Amino acid sequence: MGRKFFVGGNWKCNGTTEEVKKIVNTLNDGQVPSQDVVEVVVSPPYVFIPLVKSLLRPDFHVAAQNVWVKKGGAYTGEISAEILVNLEVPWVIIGHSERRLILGESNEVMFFLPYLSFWVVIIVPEKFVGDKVAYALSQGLKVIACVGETLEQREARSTLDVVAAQTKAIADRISNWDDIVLAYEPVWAIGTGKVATPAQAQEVHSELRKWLHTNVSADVAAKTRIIYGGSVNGANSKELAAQPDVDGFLVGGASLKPEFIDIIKAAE
Ligand code: G2H
Repeated sequence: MGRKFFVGGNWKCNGTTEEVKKIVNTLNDGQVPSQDVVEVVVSPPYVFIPLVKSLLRPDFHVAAQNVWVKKGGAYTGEISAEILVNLEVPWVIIGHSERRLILGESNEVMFFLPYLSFWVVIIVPEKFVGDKVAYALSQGLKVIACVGETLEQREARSTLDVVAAQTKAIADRISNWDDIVLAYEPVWAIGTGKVATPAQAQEVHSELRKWLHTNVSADVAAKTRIIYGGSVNGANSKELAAQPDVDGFLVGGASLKPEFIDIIKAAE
């Protein structure tokens, strides 16, 4: 099939200058498969990106953890795609569940408020994950787009409906999938130590690929990398990587530790 293995390290809101230098040193010393076999991207907090870029080995790349939804301007506290491009940041993570659940990003954010005898719909467009993906791609960024269900949704047997709706919100707004990696991250497995079993991950990845085949194209389904995230570590990565539709990982906690090198080696 020729989908190159992809390993992303999502450092989230962690690190001091000294810790960042230590992590980068560990990465730089790591013996890993060549770039022909695995693509490695690390995602520090915004403020550490220039430092990481200046120190990081040239075969690894950086990603931002979020981006503004449209052209930059008077949006205090936000970072635009234009700024990331200017800083030569090639990748961005969009729609991570921590941003969806804690910061209110969604497929579409709509509030229904009663007003007189009507319901008023209030839309918050800057938090549309699909719009963020489309704008980032239009500016030349590559995107790690995250989808995944909560425990309640899994228990209600709506996992596939949820991830399909999240993927559709992106698919409806883009036409070129060359620069997208789709990350399936079940919320119940994130930072909990409760990793999805290889069979659970494979089932959802396979269904997502079928969804792409039916709703986008056979070519996009065959080429798009679908990576797994949620409590991946050095010990469980090999078995997960052996699943036919698991094309890599988005790693949180373990990406701050030396075992990230072992996770990259799961590509072999
Ligand atoms: C999921 C993952 C990285 P962790 O958020 O995106 O984090 O590996 O800590 O579960």
